[in-house]
Amino acid sequence: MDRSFLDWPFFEAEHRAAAAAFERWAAEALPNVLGTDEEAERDVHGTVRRLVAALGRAGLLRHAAPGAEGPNGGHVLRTLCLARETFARSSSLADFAFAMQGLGSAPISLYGTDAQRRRYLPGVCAGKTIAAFALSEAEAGSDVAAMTTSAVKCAGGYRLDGGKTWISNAGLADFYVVFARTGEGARSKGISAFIVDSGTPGFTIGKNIDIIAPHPLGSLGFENCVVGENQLLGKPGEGFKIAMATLDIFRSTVGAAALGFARRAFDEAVQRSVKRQLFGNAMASLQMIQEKIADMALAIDAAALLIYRAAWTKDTRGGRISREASMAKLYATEEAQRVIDQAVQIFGGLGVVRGVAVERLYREIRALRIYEGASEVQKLVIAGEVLQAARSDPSHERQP
Ligand code: COS
Repeated sequence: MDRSFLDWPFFEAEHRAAAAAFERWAAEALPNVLGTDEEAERDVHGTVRRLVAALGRAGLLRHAAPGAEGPNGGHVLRTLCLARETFARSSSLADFAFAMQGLGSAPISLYGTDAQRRRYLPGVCAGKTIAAFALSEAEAGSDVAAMTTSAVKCAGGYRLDGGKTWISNAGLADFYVVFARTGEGARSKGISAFIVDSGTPGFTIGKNIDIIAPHPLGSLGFENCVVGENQLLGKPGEGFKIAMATLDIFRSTVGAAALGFARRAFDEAVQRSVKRQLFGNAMASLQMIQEKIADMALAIDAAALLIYRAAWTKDTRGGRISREASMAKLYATEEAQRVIDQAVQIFGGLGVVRGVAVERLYREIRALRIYEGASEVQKLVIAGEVLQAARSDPSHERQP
């Protein structure tokens, strides 16, 4: 694998050391935790539970749920991205287990009170408590401000009613950060965030949703589900901002996971093209194969540049990185899909046989172009940021 990117000026010694620790774990510990691909896919809940525990024991979840005060809720985005791309190269479920501990707990790292942080973050970091992020609804995915799950103030706290779907770790998580309409204002101005413990009366889990690359995924129901006032995250009406600030961190890491898939597919394809004989020579001697290899290498490096530019910007400048994060997620996921498709092509018939790495990657990459903001949403965010900057540029007024 090409590791030359670790010499890029985005990284310092601490990031390179973390990358080495992730690689060691993926090479030495992960195969025993995972079993075969088939076993892992047959029992995704059990596999993710084992992975979370193993990542916690190895001390690696401190990067996903730092639990420390500080800018960005203690998250170091460069390290988060390195973790996801490294784990994704070996196993999408290892990447998923790691990432969801981060996504599900980041709202607490970013906006939680001291008491909330003390109650939830140590367990997440140790791999003993599993976290989930519950934002989407059947009629509110890309247009998330259209959500209708409600939270009404009542004696003892808030009463939640409604439903969520496409929730990763549904049925497995110990707590869920749930976004619900509290009505302080219209659309995005009237949403709040709550921490809901599994087992809270009135909170139910729907059937697991079976997707082409399975992971724990399902829907949630709320009926007269009362949570204490101390379970409110941030201030009433701040929920949309909490969700977007969390996605600002995690969208670049989705790009990093896609990059890990792409790197794996690329390595598999290059090896294959060198070893496979075709028309009396190595397949790699054919110019049409060389063109594919060049396109794949370029896409991988360009995606990595966008991802680590976003991560470096967040780590060193703080604040919002919506434009950089959306560019990284959009480009890396779309290009990874193309890279993996080319790898399947280089493998020929073998590329669509179950159990072959590129076939698995072909299924695994697809969802990343949809979740945490579909590619079309990322384009809306990028265009919105560009146009807003243009409108607030005083030189804009002076133009003829
Ligand atoms: N950090 C803090 N605040 C943010 C923010 C961020 N990253 N992004 C937006 N906001 C704020 C905006 O500044 C705006 O506040 P003001 O009105 O005070 O300026 C408010 O949030 C609403 O923003 P906007 O007007 O852009 O909201 P829209 O309803 O138009 O939604 C999109 C815009 C489409 C970008 C949003 O709905 C989205 O990201 N959808 C995809 C959701 C998603 O990723 N779902 C997957 C769930 S996880 S699998």
